[in-house]
Amino acid sequence: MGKTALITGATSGIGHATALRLARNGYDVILTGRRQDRLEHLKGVIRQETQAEVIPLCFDIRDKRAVAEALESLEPRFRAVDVLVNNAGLAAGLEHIDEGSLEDWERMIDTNVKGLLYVTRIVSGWMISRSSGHIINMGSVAGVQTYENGNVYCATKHAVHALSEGMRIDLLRHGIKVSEIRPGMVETEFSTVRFHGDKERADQVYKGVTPLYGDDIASVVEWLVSLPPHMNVTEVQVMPTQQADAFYTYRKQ
Ligand code: NDP
Ligand code: 8X3
Repeated sequence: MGKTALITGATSGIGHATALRLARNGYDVILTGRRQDRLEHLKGVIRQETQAEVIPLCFDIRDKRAVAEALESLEPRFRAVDVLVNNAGLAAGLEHIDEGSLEDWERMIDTNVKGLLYVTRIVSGWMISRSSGHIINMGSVAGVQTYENGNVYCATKHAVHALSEGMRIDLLRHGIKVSEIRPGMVETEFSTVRFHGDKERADQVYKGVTPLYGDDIASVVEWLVSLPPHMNVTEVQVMPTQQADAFYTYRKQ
């Protein structure tokens, strides 16, 4: 029987590239996100190129009822999820703690932490019933370092880091792998979303740097899921060559 991967946030960036990579590797893929047109378009691309079954599920991950309804609508054979990529997430705003917007903070906490938990609560149960599975959480270098103005985004990614450790411990006896990927700068829609649609400001983030691209991180997911059953890479930090960590970036003039 073929394998199945569920990728949250597959409409853009890292999740989109991961869905393509896994489908090309023979996985049936369940794709989630809020933009139905993007989900349908990606389904078309995958169906044209591969034999993979593609199930688009359109919902807002912040809405626990919508998450449950969407996941429970899956036919039993698609609940046999082998790989869950908890990728949906965002940064909103970049301000000092006394100036940040409460709305931005709630969006980040509700998406990056609570949304990830809503999906994991259901899918980990399915994995436990089969004593098998691999959960890959998209953390960030911001999950282990905190930079000026990053406050709440960094806090959510620190939470993803702690949850990855906690999940790995709790799921140990069920034979379920948990890995955390911590990327540095990846050029996706991330910065445009962070700056509320200001593309010019977003482009400045990558000025003088060759950043990572979504497919670079997808290649790491591909590698993680290719490892033999007895081997788990618990954490991978992946940076552009020009970025040492959250603080040091070498920009060419
Ligand atoms: P993108 O903005 O390109 O993609 C984000 C994805 O998350 C989209 O598919 C979006 O789908 C989905 N998403 C966001 N909010 C919601 C929501 N409320 N409900 C459902 N889906 C949602 O960014 P990236 O690909 O860069 O980001 C993916 C992950 O990687 C995030 O967790 C991010 O924190 C992390 N990351 C990114 C880095 C970077 O530099 N780009 C570096 C380190 C980590 P839709 O809008 O259709 O709902
Ligand atoms: C995204 C990377 O450095 O903007 O998680 O926080 S950073």
